[in-house]
Parts: sequence; C-alpha cells; structure tokens
Amino acid sequence: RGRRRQEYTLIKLQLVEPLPESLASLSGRKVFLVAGTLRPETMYGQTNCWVKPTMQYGAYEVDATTKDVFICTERAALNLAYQDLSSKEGEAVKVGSVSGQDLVGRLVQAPLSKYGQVYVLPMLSIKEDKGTGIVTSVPSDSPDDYAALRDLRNKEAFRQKYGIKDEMVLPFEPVPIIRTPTMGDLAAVKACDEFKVASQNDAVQLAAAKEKVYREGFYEGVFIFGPHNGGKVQDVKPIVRQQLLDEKLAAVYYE
Ligand code: A2H
Repeated sequence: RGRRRQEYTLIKLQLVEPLPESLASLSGRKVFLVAGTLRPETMYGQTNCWVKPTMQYGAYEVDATTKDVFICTERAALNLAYQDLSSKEGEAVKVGSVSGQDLVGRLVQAPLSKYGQVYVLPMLSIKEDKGTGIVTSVPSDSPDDYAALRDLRNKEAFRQKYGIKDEMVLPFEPVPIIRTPTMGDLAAVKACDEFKVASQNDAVQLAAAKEKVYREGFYEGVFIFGPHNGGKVQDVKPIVRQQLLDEKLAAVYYE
C-alpha cells in the first residue's frame, strides 16, 4: 500500500553550543535539528522540540560551502540527498551520530517562537519512518504536543527518568496564537479535555482531538498573535512558510 506523497516544511532548530559529547567534533559549525511540520504558520507557538530518546540520529553535512549539518534519521538524510540537500550529489554525507537521549535537555533556537530558545524533550510516540524523526512542539494547536508536554509538566518522575530539569519545562506555557469559533484560543488544550486524552499514549482519543483541532484551526482559525494578527490561518500559512524559506530558517522536504 503506497502512501501519498507528503510535503513537509523542515524547520531548522540550531543547537546551542556546547554540543553533546558525541558531536564535539562539529563544534563551530551550524548544527540544526530539523523538524518536519505540516503547520509552519504555527511556529510562533513553539515551546520545545521533540526527539525519541531510544532512537539513533545521524549528523549529515548538507552544504559543501557552509559545512552546515542537519540532525535527522538516516532515512530522511537519504531523501534529502536526492532533494539536493547534501554536500555530495545524491549521497548522504554522515559526519556524526547522536542518540535521542543525548539530545534531550539541550537548548535550540526555534525560528519565530515567542520563547526564542527552547529545550529538546522526549516524546515516545515519534515514528522512525516518518519525516525526520524530530518534531517541533506547538502545544496550543497540536494535541499530540500538548499531551506529551502535559505528561512532562505533571509528572516529576517522568522528568527525572529522562534527566529533565523543571526549568526546561515549567516556564514554557502553551502560547495562544490562533482563535477558533468553538475551541477558543488554545484549541489543542480544549480538545484534549473534551476528548478526555489522559496521556500521550492515548492514540484513539488523540486522533479524534487532532481531527477536530485541525479542521477548525485551519478552516476557521484567525491569528491573535504576531505580525499576522487578525489574518485567517489559510491566508497566513503560505506567507509564513515563504518567509521561513527566504530567511533560510526552513527547507522544503518531501517523502
Ligand atoms: B505537525 P503526517 Cl501545530 N512522528 O507540526 C510523529 N509525528 C510526527 C513525525 C514523526 N516522525 N514527524 C512529524 N510529525 C508530526 C506541528 C503541528 C502538526 C500542529 C498541528 C498538527 C500537526 C507542530 N507539531 O500534525 O502523518 C508533525 O506535527 C497533525 C498530524 O505526515 C507534523 O506536523 O500527516 C505531522 O505530525 C505530520 O503528520
């Protein structure tokens, strides 16, 4: 069964030095965690970045001149190489390797985010065979993100298990960026309550919440934050996406 071609916007979240031990040889270069998203217009509301702790990520040189490095799965790096995002034509150039757990607790620069810099945190439901294996978190408008962030915010034992300090999580409240007619200004929060999502593992309830938030947010949402305040989500989406691409804060990726 073939999957429909999916086009993502890759958001480039630059790792703040010092780099993890396993990537120390890349110090001085720009190293980006690249997150695949379908909702680039929501990047104002980023509160953190997600990785899967048990997954192994590669570091790939994507530009022969700048020597910039993308962190992602091997699978995504190969796709990127076929899409002209590699320092060698048609070939992924691996310059390092890092586990998800070693990325957890690191600071990254999140383009357009109200918070500027945010932390890398663990999300257990990340799929290895989709996107880059890295997800940027917008808990105001993504039920998956809200449920996972709420797990970390509410459960100290969960934070402890992954070595996460309170200050990496507690100050980063969901940001109201889009107003919807029936779900208010934090649609994902409302939907997780309404559909009784208990945790990030609640796949069935999360699917229902996602469907409702997406429909209402995309078709009826209006921005209440940032430079496009008052604009319809549908109109603002292509504008923000193009801005991110023009400023080299994002790249196009499809699979
Ligand atoms: B979306 P589709 Cl605000 N594993 O971005 C799990 N989830 C992944 C992933 C992976 N390997 N790669 C990407 N994703 C997430 C923003 C967003 C997203 C919002 C609202 C809904 C939403 C902020 N997170 O997605 O299966 C990414 O999260 C709703 C599904 O290719 C990406 O867009 O359709 C979306 O799933 C891609 O899912």
